[in-house]
Amino acid sequence: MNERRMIRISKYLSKHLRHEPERIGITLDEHGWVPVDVLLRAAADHGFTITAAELWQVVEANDKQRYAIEDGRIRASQGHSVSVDLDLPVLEPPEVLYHGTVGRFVAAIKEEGLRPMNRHHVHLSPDRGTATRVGSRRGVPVVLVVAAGAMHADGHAFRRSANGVWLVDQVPPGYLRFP
Ligand code: HQG
Repeated sequence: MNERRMIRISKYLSKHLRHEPERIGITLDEHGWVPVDVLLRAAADHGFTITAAELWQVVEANDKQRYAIEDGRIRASQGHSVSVDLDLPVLEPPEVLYHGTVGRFVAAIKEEGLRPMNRHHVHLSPDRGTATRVGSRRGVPVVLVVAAGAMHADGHAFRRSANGVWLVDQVPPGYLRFP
């Protein structure tokens, strides 16, 4: 399978496993899972045929391990806008985490802290390089340093998705360091 086809399938999965399952008539369970055969049939019925082998390849080779397959079911590991409970345990985070954003959001973030916006959580990266890539999606990246250890000590619950993204409900401005 070529790179373009992989990306096309990955974007299709993201759209329907994170944001708009109803668009192809599938229902995610409370933890975000849908049976693989149900997904493939629904996709084919809606004009986008993916083979089971292609699906496996996309899940396995995905640059960010965005999807997980378990017991014949698939889900997105993070990034949902639809309401799902990923059922991830609360963990102690590293002392610092990073958030990649862009300059035009900085004034608002200084004011209100990081908010989940259209997603369910604020996404934090374990290292600067990853945060830089996240910010670059929108323009010249600005990397904020998050005092995750202090937040944890103050009772904020951190979780980590299957693909290593740290998730938290919000980051108040007092825990952020701006460049
Ligand atoms: C910003 C991708 C104004 C925030 C990435 C970000 C990530 C505020 C944008 C994952 C704000 C939300 C998530 C505030 C936050 N005022 N702007 N108070 N608080 N923002 O896409 O973190 O490829 O929902 O800085 O790699 O950019 O989809 O979040 O710029 O892991 O797997 O509002 O998406 O992964 O944008 O990205 P997003 P994100 P995938």
